[in-house]
Amino acid sequence: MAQQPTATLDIIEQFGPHLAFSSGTRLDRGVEPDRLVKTHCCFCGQQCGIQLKVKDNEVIGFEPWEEFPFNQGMLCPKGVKRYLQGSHPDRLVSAQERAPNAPGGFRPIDYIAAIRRTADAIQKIQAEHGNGAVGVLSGASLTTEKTYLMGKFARVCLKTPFIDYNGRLCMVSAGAGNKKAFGIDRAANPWSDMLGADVVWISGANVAECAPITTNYVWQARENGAKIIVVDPRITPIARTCDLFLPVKPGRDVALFNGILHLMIEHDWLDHEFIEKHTIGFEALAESVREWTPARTAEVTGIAEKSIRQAAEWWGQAKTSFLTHARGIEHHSHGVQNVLGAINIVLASGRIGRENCGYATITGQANGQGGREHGQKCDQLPGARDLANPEHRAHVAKVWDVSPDDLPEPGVDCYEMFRKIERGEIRGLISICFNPLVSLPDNNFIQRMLDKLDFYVAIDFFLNDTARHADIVLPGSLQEEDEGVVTQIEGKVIKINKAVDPPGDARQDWRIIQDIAAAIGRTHGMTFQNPREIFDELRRASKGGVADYSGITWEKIEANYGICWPCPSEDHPGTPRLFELCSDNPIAKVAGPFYFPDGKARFNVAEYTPPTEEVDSEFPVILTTGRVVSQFLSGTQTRRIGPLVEQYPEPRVEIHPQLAQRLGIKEGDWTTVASRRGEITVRAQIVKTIRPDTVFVPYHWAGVKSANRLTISAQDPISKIPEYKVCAVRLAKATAAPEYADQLEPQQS
Ligand SMILES: Nc1nc2c(c(=O)[nH]1)N[C@H]1C(S)=C(S)[C@@H](COP(=O)(O)OP(=O)(O)OC[C@H]3O[C@@H](n4cnc5c(=O)[nH]c(N)nc54)[C@H](O)[C@@H]3O)O[C@H]1N2
Ligand SMILES: Nc1nc2c(c(=O)[nH]1)N[C@H]1C(S)=C(S)[C@@H](COP(=O)(O)OP(=O)(O)OC[C@H]3O[C@@H](n4cnc5c(=O)[nH]c(N)nc54)[C@H](O)[C@@H]3O)O[C@H]1N2
Ligand code: SF4
Ligand SMILES: [Mo]
Repeated sequence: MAQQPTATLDIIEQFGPHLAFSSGTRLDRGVEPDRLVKTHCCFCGQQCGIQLKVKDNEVIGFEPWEEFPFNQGMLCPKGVKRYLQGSHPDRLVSAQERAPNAPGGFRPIDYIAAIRRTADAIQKIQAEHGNGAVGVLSGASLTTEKTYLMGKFARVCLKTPFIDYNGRLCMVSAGAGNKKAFGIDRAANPWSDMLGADVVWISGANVAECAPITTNYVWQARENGAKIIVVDPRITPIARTCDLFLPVKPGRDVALFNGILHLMIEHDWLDHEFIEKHTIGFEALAESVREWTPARTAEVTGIAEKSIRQAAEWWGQAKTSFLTHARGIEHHSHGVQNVLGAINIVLASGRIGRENCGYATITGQANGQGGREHGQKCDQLPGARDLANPEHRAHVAKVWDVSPDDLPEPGVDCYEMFRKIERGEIRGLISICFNPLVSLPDNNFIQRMLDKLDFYVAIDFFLNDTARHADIVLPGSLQEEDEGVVTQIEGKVIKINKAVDPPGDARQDWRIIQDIAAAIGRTHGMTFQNPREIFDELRRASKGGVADYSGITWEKIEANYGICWPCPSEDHPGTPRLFELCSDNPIAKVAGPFYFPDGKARFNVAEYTPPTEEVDSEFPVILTTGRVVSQFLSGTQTRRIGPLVEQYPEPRVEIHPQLAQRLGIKEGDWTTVASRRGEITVRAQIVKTIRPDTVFVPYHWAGVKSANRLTISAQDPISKIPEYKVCAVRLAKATAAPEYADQLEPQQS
């Protein structure tokens, strides 16, 4: 048996009740809370249950919530420290307006005056250039009620087609692949199905750092005898405890999946009955993978033929299995093809829709699931309906009390919105819960576009890096300052409970949006008194859609630790496992487990194409980007939490010793990483855990430390996800330390 990895152990050791009393909490200084509020972590899609300790309208610490089934009291380092945000000195407690001569470039402004300036600017731009000249960027860390409101705000109030969200950078390749194959976009199984699997297959997911609680499920499966297969260009902490590691060359996963299917067909490791009864399209797929012999697969993927054969044998012969993937296979210009490749080997095995037989993408953001269901996507209406579908438009228009003809047509993805700014088509921008200057690829372009706007308003609780380019910043709410629902990694709708009121002039996000609507004189459907009213309308709007929430109530959620959608009536228990063969799902017009009219799943030919930018003599090394355990996304939140900054204070570039030696770079050397789009200088971290042809930089920092200065804006043609996981770079020892080297103390917490 492999040793448990130290890095993972560090994480696991931080789990547990004793942590409630660990360093830094006010409780340590003897302050007793007034009350405990059961709610969830504000960060990743696992949505661990947590109890916040509240004293005098301040969150002062936390207690584990051991009864919550998913995490049973365990938390990762971010969940442990999240409560430090509310009292942070940078917390926005008033509206701000740009004032070049003021310290920091902004000065406080009366909230009502800020709303008035915003409304005047929107009205002026729309009067001069049309409704579509104002765009909206929204986010999947918001509660589902807010995401629903944002979609309605854009279509009904602003009457603009141009709204999209930061899940475009995250969940859309998985979503598009799942919709094509299954007709529905949700994890198919509860995580407990992992525990009885013979094989757990993990592709492109740094489980221990990015979905830390899932580590426990994988390890329990392993204790129960499962074989763990990990596919990643880096030996991540979870890979250090796996049974088979496949060090794929970035951008080649679809070739691997096709090669595995080739061997499954050759050895007849197929579930013929399942394929016959419940799927269509197998013959065409089988034909397409004939060329993916083990030798060719090995050549393209960079994985040894022996390992490919071993993986196929374990996968092919398993009786039960769970396949999961995350952004490692999805952040590609052929991300959807990678996902389809993964689904093909699941469907061919027939191991789905049953106990211990599962498939799931690992959701990223807090509400990465709920945030992609109810209409903040550019082509979507609530209930995961399609904006282009006349029946779907008619249903939602009725709930919204507007004519279907008044609903705009589908808009464009969030990166394309920046290209529209370049062409002068979008001139005003409203952003909430999104930090595109850090998180979008090739972000020198994003910065120029922000400065080109006639008017930009950002809604956030911190002055994030993008908001620094705004004309007005409106002080929004932290997760613990509002209530509503989110949908976690398994498709379970759970309840976020309010612990404290927003401080000063800060407002709950849904109030701010409705204040803007009122100030531009378009209040139709924008007069909700509280999130519960929004949720009740959302239930009606989603009724009969794929993501049917109509039978879910807040009370039912609280009584059951969450309810999985679809849940079409109040007496329906919800659907923890999709595709059960006995399922009578409302979409299938004939009996069948999948969400198409014929009830059958689709095999899709998954085409291999190389990444958009291949290495060459000028830029000879592959750059891939991602995360570290102690930082979260664009870092707006976690770069302000001292104990997390101390764990990983600045970006580093991971380099294999062979490559480092060739380049004359040593551990800790300042190293310049340059691509065709820009360069950054960061310290080198020499590690044996990465392919020698690849380097890795985490992306949680802004400006001169931003990995997205290097990345390419190539996108998947179907999902429009950016290709964050592959571009070509060159590296050299820096001629001088960067300017930021002087200010490297951990930030204040
Ligand atoms: N600590 C922490 N946790 C987080 C987040 C965070 O910012 N910090 N963010 C949350 C969000 S929004 C998301 S989306 C998830 C992301 O969770 P993950 O997808 O697990 O994280 P990433 O680091 O983006 O990438 C995962 C892995 O993909 C590998 N990889 C790179 N290229 C390829 C490739 O071509 N093929 C394969 N097979 N693997 C490849 C990388 O080496 C990396 O180990 O994490 C969530 N949890
Ligand atoms: N190079 C590279 N780039 C990447 C990735 C990668 O792997 N590599 N990953 C991509 C992925 S998967 C993702 S998800 C994106 C994320 O990219 P972003 O969405 O830009 O990142 P966040 O840090 O979540 O930014 C959200 C902002 O919303 C604010 N916020 C959070 N909650 C709330 C709320 O409830 N209300 C309000 N008003 N504001 C709130 C935060 O303070 C923060 O400023 O980054 C993408 N970018
Ligand atoms: S960041 Fe994710 S794993 Fe960590 S405590 Fe929060 S929800 Fe749980
Ligand atoms: Mo994400």
